[in-house]
Amino acid sequence: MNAEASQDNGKAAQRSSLTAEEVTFFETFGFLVLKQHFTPEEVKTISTELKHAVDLTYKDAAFDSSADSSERLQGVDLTSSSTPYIYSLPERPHLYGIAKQLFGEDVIGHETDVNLFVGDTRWHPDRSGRDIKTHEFGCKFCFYPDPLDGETGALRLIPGSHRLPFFDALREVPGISDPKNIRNIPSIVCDNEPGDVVVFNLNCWHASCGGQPGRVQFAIVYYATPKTPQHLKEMRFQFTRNRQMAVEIALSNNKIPPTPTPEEVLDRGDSPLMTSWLLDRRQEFGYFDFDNDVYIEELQARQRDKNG
Ligand SMILES: O=C(O)CCC(=O)C(=O)O
Repeated sequence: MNAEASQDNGKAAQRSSLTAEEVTFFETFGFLVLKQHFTPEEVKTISTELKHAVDLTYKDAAFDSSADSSERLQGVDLTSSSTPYIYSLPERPHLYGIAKQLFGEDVIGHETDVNLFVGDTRWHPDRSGRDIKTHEFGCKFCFYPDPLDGETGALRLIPGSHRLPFFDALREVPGISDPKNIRNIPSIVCDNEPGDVVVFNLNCWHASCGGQPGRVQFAIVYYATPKTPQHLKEMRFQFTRNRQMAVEIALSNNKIPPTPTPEEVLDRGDSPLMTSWLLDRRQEFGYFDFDNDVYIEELQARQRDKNG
């Protein structure tokens, strides 16, 4: 059987929707573990592409396994030629179908990220800003290609932390962001076998501990289309923050910060759906209006103030 045919066999076994019980679980607790959601064939394809992408990304400048935590994210470059299957995943029914079921037909795919983690990840939600009122903001599908448990970097989540007022109350827990306290916060550990997928509400607080340097995570984020002025405000803030974080991550890795442009998105030759997500929808939320230089000056001024 050739690779394409076996991959198609894999796809036939996959489901693209959740049961009513699973939807209720997700809405109540803020996450769901989809055991063996990716077929063995698909895991093989994804793992091969991941390895290839990691080798390409780190062929000139080696991955820094001595970084003191995962917070200095070390990403892996994905392209339609080096990682074609991974690249196509956000549009595939077994992820997109579920995202639509959870966040509406007009849910917005927000690209795929692969990162090599080092050390522990402190407790945090994947939302930026203090004035957060929207808990139906979006979700992240996470896949880890290696077996993991609570002591080797499996994802931990705090059930119900996606909803206010619990979401906000967690910020006030003394020491919550101290890496020493990861194990002390009540949570569920999602032990992982290759093929499992964890989908969590972006508001849901999560962490991990004990991972080996170079632990691979790949994640696909979908955002709900804003339906209220408050949600729109939070969305615009999130897109600004995404651009700011891209600058911060690049600078911390001694790289030139990326300056995404609409032309670049068009050049990638994606499908109409992907183009609408990465271009039209992003334009609505001010993604391309961000000025890296202004932000870099702001960061430098902050640093000068800090140094006195
Ligand atoms: O796997 C981990 O260490 C945590 C991942 C994480 O923080 C995230 O996906 O946002």
